[in-house]
Amino acid sequence: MNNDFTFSIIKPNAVRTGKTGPILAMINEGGFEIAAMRLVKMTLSQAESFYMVHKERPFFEGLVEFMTSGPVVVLILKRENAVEAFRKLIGATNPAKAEPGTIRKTFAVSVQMNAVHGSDSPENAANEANFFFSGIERFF
Ligand code: IDP
Ligand code: MG
Repeated sequence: MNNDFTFSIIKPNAVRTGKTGPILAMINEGGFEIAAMRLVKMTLSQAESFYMVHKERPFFEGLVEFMTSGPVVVLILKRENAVEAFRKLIGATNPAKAEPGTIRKTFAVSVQMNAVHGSDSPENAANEANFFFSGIERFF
């Protein structure tokens, strides 16, 4: 996958409170096309595996518990310079530090429950997309 694509998750707090539609609207308004989309509920071992890079961090256990607390929407998004542009659209990890108008500033309720995930590099975007989607589910 090149930098025309990124991978995102609408996190359980946002799905649970009916923010899926408003977040998808912001994603589209940000110039992203939806290239793949599915609603899934991760098992503990799937969430641990997805967040493996953070396994030594103090927030790891709470994070996997939160990410398995309900369904999430997983997405592959298409846009020029997708990874960087999407990180800008979602804002800082800590919503208190996120710019006004970003998805996290608008919908996050805490650092942990920060509404959306966005890949941090094209390599990770490809790996994360492959974790959730098979070839036949991709419209690009
Ligand atoms: P990112 O999502 O902005 O890339 P990461 O550092 O990769 O941020 O952290 C992954 C996720 O772990 C965050 O989106 C957030 O949900 C959670 N997280 C990160 N730092 C903390 C923390 O200090 N306390 C609680 N949860 C955290
Ligand atoms: Mg990250």
